[in-house]
Amino acid sequence: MRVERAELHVLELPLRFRYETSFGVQTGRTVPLVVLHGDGASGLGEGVMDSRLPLYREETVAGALPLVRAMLRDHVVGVEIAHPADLAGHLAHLRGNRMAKAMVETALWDLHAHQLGAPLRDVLGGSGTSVECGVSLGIQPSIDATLDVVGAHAAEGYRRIKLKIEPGWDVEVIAAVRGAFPLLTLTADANGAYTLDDAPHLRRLDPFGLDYLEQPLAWDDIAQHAILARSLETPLCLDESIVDATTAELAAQLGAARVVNLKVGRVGGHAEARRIDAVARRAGLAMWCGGMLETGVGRAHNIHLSTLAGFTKPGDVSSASRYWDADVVEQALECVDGTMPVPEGPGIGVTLAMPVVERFRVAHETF
Ligand code: OSB
Ligand code: MG
Repeated sequence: MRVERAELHVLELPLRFRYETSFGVQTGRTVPLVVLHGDGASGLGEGVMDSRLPLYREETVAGALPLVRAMLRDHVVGVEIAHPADLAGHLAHLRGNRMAKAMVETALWDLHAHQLGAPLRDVLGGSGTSVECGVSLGIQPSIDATLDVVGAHAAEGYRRIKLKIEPGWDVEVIAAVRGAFPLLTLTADANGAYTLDDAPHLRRLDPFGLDYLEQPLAWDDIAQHAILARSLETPLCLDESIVDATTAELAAQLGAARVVNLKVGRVGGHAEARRIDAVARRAGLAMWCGGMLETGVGRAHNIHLSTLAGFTKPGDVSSASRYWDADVVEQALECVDGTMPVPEGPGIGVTLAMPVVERFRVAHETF
């Protein structure tokens, strides 16, 4: 396949909610979108790097854009690429920067699927017409507010509710939610806010039957998670520290995680995501698809990816209308009874809503 032309849009999108985690508060996102054109078709990709400061992992939009431009110019536009799974190899000499690479790589998969006239699900090797949805709820101003927001999302049918925690906002809030919702599938995500010294404190979460505790220790650590896992009953899930199939394999072998949160941006694209899917199935890791507050572009990629066999738990793939007054795609991506329909039609099955793109766009470049 050959990309004839590429476009880069950068949008400033206000979120419908204030999203607080242990690493900070988000009220909007700076969203880079790439559009690849070739053979009368086009493909879409979204960048999920941090909008301003590197608070989740180390990539930011400002850091990514020069690299994205270089990748498009030197390795994508006008270059013959046999298959989207080959792009990562062409970019392997550029170290790290997986979110920047994923933005371009996922667009190439969408373009490829469009050229085949098939849903991305089928091209990736997935199956099914819907995926199971959970929801990730930020730190709330009070326990009462938390009970309200949990109740509202449970009533909507979400199959798992994840609460953000941090030191000072953990055992009490989890105890209150578990007390009010004894049967809810409940998880907690600390985004790396604890240290091994907190192990005795984190053990106090064990009685509440969390399905898993996500990334309690540092974003770049695996070994200490293996040590922590030995002293907790609650299974550990790794998010930030799984960056490829090798780290997933290592986490399984060390016993650092029984569950993996897979985000296609964090691991550099769909090709690596499929390798991790294979590792998870072979190593008996449970897995689910994480979210990065995506627009409809990234959300549609997540939905198609979630149809692979290794995705055994509900993902952070909730309704787009929770996040945006007006999404940047024309199709509504909404959960029904806790499941998200897979957008049918070629590729990821969504098209840009150009009036919305133009309204929120702060930059537009063509390559
Ligand atoms: O840790 O999973 C995370 C959002 C931004 C950065 C990190 C995380 C998250 C979420 C939100 O949990 C998931 C979503 O609703 O998209
Ligand atoms: Mg997480």
